Amino acid sequence: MCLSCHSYHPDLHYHRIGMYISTDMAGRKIIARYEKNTKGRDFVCGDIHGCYTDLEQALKRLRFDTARDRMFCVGDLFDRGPESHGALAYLDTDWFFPVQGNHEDMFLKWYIVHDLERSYSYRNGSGWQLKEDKEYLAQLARAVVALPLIIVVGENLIVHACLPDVSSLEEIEQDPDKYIQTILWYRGRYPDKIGIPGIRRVYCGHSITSKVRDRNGFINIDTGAFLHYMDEEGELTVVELGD
Ligand SMILES: [Mn+2]
Repeated sequence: MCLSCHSYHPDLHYHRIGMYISTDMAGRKIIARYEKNTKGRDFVCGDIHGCYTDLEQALKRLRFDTARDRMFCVGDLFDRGPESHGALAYLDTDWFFPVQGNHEDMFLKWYIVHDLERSYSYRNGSGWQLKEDKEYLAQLARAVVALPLIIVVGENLIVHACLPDVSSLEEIEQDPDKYIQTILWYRGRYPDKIGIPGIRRVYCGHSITSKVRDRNGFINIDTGAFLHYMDEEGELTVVELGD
């Protein structure tokens, strides 16, 4: 057992450094970079939160071609909605590319330190994982821990809550603990400009908005996919990535 985080998994750890929380594992990617898709289209969708029927409907509507098109996602793949257990099937595909959200972070913390009561509250819409078998949870944890915090596709950047106010991505790669709180949990106004040369748009989720909003290139696409299951207004937003 790890004396620092009490992990029972030799290759999975969850360490708190200063006020920041990070998972730490061999080979974890902070930033994943993709070339523009020359064969098909690239989309990005908002927080899915266990609404995989909604994602399937969007794919149909778009005539999404899994052989050529790609779907990126701002994270929060499970909790709150009705089909949280469906996430792993999508993580197994070669066309779905999410970043980690704060719900992935909470899941990892729960899974790694076996601390459901304190670290993974039912207020956050969890509970589904208690019905899953150990093997499923192990596979899911391994898939989730391998997700990057940031994806860059051409001049587009995808992050869960907000891009920290930095002037290069290397600043984040060199000290992710300093920025992980902003990346996963930030709420509030977006910065006045994108400070990284070559990045024109930042797609974010995490804070629900009634419609897609673009503020100085920070585009919030979390329109509350799970809300219609609670008789409130909301839907899963999917947009095509800008050139
Ligand atoms: Mn979130």
